[in-house]
Amino acid sequence: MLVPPIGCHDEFKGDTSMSTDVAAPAAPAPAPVRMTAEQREAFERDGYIVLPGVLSQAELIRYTAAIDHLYARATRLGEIARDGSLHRLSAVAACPELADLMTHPAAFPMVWQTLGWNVHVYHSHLDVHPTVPSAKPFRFEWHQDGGRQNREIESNPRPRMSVKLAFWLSDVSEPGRGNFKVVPGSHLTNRIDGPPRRDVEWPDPEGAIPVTVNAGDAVFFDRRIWHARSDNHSPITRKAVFFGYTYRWVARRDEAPAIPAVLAGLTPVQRQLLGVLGGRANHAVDGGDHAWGHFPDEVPLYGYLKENGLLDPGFPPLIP
Ligand SMILES: O=C(O)CCC(=O)C(=O)O
Repeated sequence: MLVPPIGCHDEFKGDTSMSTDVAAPAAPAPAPVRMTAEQREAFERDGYIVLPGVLSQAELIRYTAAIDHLYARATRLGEIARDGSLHRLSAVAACPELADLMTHPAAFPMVWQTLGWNVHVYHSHLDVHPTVPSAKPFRFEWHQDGGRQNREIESNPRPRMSVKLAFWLSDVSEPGRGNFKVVPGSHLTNRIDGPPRRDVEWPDPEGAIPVTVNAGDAVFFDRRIWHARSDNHSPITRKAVFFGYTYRWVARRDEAPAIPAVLAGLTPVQRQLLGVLGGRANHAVDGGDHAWGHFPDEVPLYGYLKENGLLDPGFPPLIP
């Protein structure tokens, strides 16, 4: 896809040149990775898996530069939190250069091999966390994703509903670097022991571990796994991008990119994921019966999977 030059969207408002650039001859699309039996078993058992080395060195440099640029701009605009961190929602709207991460061929196939083709990104964020100041107030960060899904759906265990990909742009291969923390296997547990209020000091849940991964690795997790961000006590600024995927019949929280040049540079599957299949947010084809899955042939991810013989008839979410 064609994306704006390094630097996120505010910098190129109104410039449509990138949508008409003469593209270099397209390299053949890499074959999608298949979830191995071992990966599926580990994902079902532990609620997460690590995907090592998803990003090439060139991709790491490109995505890091885009995030650094956004961070520098947010700093100039006074949008950085007091502790120096940046937690920006709607990752692609905020930084269109991240669009290819959302459909990365070494990671995104995990999503459709789990949820099927009728999916979109409902929630995403890019995060920059420098070393924490020494006196940071305590906050119990442990949660399952899904917000009110955890109150309003009565089953035990809760249904999966969504999965998330976390792409790591900084090295969190040692604990203490702002690692993602999880309780392996806790996705099938509706409750964990926690404090009466989030600012009351409380130990990590039993079995909690920091996920230690290298820059360029991704973590694929079930939204139900009890997880938390941890503080970064290292000198390495922690940088990561998270995409949460769910069924198109669940509302999106994210804002879609609104700039025509950005939309024009997206692939059809990316447009599906961002809820702009109709060319703009809240278009009819992104809701109603379309989101319900009644028109599979008009859903780009379905078309792609069909064309490539990837619609496993034995897996219900892939059946039209
Ligand atoms: O930033 C992290 O390590 C955790 C992110 C998180 O809690 C989430 O994506 O729901």
